[in-house]
Amino acid sequence: MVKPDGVQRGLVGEIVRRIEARGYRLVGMKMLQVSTQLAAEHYAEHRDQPFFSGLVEFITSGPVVAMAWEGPGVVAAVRVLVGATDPRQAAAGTIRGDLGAFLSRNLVHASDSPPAAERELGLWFAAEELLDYARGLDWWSMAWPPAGG
Ligand code: 3AN
Repeated sequence: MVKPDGVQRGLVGEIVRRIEARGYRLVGMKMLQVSTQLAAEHYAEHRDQPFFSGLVEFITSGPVVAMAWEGPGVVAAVRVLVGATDPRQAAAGTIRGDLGAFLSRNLVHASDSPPAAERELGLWFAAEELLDYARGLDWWSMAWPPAGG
């Protein structure tokens, strides 16, 4: 998800480009104004953290772009592309390391495990908003390594 700072800074295209160029397949995408309820559900694991209310306030402060990406190893690979939570610690070459500002303005959210991705896709998308299709490109960008890779 491109968070409100990414939308405000005009970085939606750049963020999509990096994941798309890596070869993964975009299967769902929408811009939305997040409700307080959705924000609280999304960040439920941080409910007891002192920064929870700030997180909810920030994610609801303006439009976000939610995306679903598909392909072998996509969850872990997108985390690598995104970089460390704190942009000041994130490696150069990552989205946060190259473009992020500081901890609570780190441009993107990316699911941190396949079960988290399942949960979050259920929160953010209706089943019919996730598309099942193939691209000719997939043979080159996603066919290898084989299953489990
Ligand atoms: P990530 O987004 O890298 O998965 P999480 O899930 O640990 O990081 O944290 C969710 C969000 O909470 C982060 N994107 C960041 O904006 C914010 N956050 C995490 N830790 C802190 C903290 N110590 N202080 C303020 N905000 C934080």
